[in-house]
Amino acid sequence: MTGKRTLAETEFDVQYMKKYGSLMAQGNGYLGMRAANEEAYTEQTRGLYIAGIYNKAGAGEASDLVNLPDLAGMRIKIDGTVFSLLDGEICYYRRQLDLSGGELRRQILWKNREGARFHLLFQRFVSKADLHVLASKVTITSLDKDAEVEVASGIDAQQTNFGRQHLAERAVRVFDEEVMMGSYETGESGHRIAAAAIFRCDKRAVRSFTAKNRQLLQTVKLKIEDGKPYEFEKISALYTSLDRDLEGQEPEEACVLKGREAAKAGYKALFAASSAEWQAFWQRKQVKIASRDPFDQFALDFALYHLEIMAPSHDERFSVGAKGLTGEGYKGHVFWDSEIFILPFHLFTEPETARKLLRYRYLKLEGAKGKAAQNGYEGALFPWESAFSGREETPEFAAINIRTGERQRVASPLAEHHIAADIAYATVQYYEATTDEAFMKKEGLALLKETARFWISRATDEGGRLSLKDVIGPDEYTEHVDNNAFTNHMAHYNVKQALRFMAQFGEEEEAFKRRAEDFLDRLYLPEADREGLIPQDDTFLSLPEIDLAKYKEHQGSQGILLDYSRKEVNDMQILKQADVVMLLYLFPDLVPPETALRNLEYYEYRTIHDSSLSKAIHAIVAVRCGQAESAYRFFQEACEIDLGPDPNSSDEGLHSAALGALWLVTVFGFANIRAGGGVLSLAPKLPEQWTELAFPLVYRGRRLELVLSHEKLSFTKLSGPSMRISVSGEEFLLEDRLEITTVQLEGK
Ligand code: IFM
Repeated sequence: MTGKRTLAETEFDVQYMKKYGSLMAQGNGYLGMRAANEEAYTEQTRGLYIAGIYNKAGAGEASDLVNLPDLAGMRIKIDGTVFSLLDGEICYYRRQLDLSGGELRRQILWKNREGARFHLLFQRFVSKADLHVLASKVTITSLDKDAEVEVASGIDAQQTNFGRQHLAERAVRVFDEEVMMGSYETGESGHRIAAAAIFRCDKRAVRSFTAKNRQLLQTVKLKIEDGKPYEFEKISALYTSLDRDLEGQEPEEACVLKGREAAKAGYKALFAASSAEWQAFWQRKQVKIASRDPFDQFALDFALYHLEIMAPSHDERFSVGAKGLTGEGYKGHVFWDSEIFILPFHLFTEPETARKLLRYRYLKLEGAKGKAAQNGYEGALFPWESAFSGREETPEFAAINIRTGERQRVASPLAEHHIAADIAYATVQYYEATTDEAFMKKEGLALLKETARFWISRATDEGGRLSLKDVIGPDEYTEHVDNNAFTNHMAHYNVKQALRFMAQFGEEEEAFKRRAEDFLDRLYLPEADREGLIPQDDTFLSLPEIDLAKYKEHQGSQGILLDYSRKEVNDMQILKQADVVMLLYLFPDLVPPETALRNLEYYEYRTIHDSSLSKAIHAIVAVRCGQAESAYRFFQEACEIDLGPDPNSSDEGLHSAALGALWLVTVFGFANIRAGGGVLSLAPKLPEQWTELAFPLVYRGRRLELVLSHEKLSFTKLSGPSMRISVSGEEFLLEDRLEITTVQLEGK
C-alpha cells in the first residue's frame, strides 16, 4: 500500500458515534466488531458478531445476527472519577482507523474536573492472522501528579439486538486467577459461543474478579507515577460450536487455550502478525488511482478494507450480510447484494472466495426448493433474505401504523423473485472468469437448472405469449407489476444458461429441454419502443409523473414516503433505483449505445437514488455511454454513501453492496472490462480527473496487473499461460508484458 491510509475522527461528537461505530469497524470475515468507544455512552451501539451465528428471539420473529457478549468495553476510573468524555475537558482528541494494518487508535488528552491532565491512548485490532483472536490496549499517563487508576473489563453479556436478548449464560469461570471465560447458548438456533479474556498489566496491580448480572469482570487497580506511561492489555479469544477448526475441543476449552497462547505473545507480536497479513492483502488487491481528488483513492481503500473484513472466506456455510459484520441493520441477512455487488471483487482477485459464496447458495438449495414449493412453483426460489438456515428470513411485516395497529406486509419475499436469476447470473460469471468445470458440473449446474425450473413454472400463458406477472424488480418503489424488464430478461438468461451448461455437460433431459426451449421462445422480453425506451414494466411508462427535484436533493433518505403513501409512489413514475439501468449494466450489449443513453437519461430523471445500490450502477452505464463527466459525479456520490457527512447514514452498519459497487465502477466502468465469452476485453474510459488507474485481476488461472492511463495501457502477467486480450476491439497476445499506446489504437 502506498502511504498510510487512515480514516480519522478529529472531534468527539456524540451525534456521529453510531456512524463511526460502523465506519471504523474491524474484523476478519469470521468476526466483526463495531468501533464503540471503550467507555460507556448511551448514544453508542456496541456490536460483536460472528458470521453464521443467527437466532430467533421469539415465535414469529426473523433471525438476527446475534450481538455477542462485548469484549471491548472498559470502565476506567482515575482518582475515583469515572473517565468519560462527557465530563471534564477534552484538550486533544483523535480517533483513527489505519486501513493499511487494521488498527484502531484513539488518543485523548483529558483534564478532569480538578484540572489534572491525563493522556490516554487506546489501541485495538481484530487479528487477520488468527481468526479467533482480538486484542486491545490502553496506555494511561498522568501528566500532573501521581494518580490511582482502576480499569475494569471482561466479558459483558448485557448486549442485545435492539433490546432482543438471544443468549443464555451457560457458565462463567475464572481460571488460575487469570483467564476469564464465559459460555453462552442461543435459544432457538442452539449455537454455543465461548469467549476468553486475559488482562496483562504491571505486576504490582491489585486484581479482583466479579460475576454479576451477565458481566464477568476483572478490575485492576494501580498507583501510577506522574509522567510515566502504564499499559493495560486485554487479549481475547472466541470460538463457537459452528467452528470447523475446533479439533475435537469444546468451544470453551478452545477459547481458553487460544487466549492463553495469544496472551503469552502479547499485543505487539499479535499485531505484527495481523498487520503482515494486511500488507499482503494490499499488495495483492489494492486498486491504485492517481486522481486530482485524493478522496477517490481513499474511498476505494475504504471499500476494499471492508469488502475484506465482511467476507467469510473461511467457511462456505455463510455469506455476506447487507451490512457485513458492522451492525444489525437488516438483521445481518444476505440479499442479492452478495452475488451481484460483492462477489465480483472476490471473483477477480481471489476466485476461491467467490466459489464459496456460490457454494453457500448451493448448500441452501433445499430451502430454496421448499420456498418454491410453498408458493406453488417448481425448482428453486431463493429467499429474498437469507441467513443460516436457507429458509426465507424476511420479516413478515414492516412498520406498524400505531394509530390503527395495522401492519404492512413486506412484499419482497412474495414477489422480488429476481434473486433466483441473480444467483444464476453470478454462477455463469464465475464460470466465465475461472472455467472451473468441476464446480460447474455439480454446483453450478444444479443452481442453474433448479432456478430455471422455477422460472418456467412461474410464467403465465397469455394468449401464447409468456408473462411474468406480479413481480417486484430491484426498484422497490414499484411493486406487484407484470413483465418487469429486469426480471424477464434475467429469467430468460437464467433458462438459456441452464440449457447451455446441460448441453455442455451432456446432461440433457428431453422433457426439461422442451419446456425450456418453449419458455425461451415465448417469454415476452420488453424491448426498446419506437422512442427507444425499454418499458420498466407493462404500465410504468403510462403512469403520471411529479417533479422529484426536492427528493433528489435528499436522496437516500426515502423522504418521498413522508409525503406520499407507498401506494401513491407505486402509481407514479418514481424510482428508488432504475431497473432498466441495472439491466443495461448486466447486459452491456442488449441495445446500441445511443439507445442505452436514451434509457439512462429517461430513467435517471425519474430516479431518486433512495437505494444505496443505485448510484454506482448509473456510473457504470454512464461511462459506457460516453458520459464521462456524469459517470465521475455518480461515482463520487456513490463514495459518499457511507463516507459522506450525513451523521445518520450508516448507524446500523455499512452498505456492503455500495462498497462492492465502487470496485465495480472502477473495473467494469472506468476500465470497462468484460470477462465473458472467453476473451478478456477492455475499452478504458478514465475520467478526466484521473491520470492513472492500476489494479490486479485474476482471470482464468492468470494473475494480471493492469496500469491504464489516457496515453497508454500496460499489462503484466505475473503467472499463468499467455493469453489473448482485446483492447477497444483489437486483439493482442499477452505473453509476459504488453504495452499499447492509445495513439497505436487510434491508428488501427
Ligand atoms: O438488496 C437491497 C435491496 O435491493 C434494496 N433494499 C436494501 C437491500 C439490502 O441492501
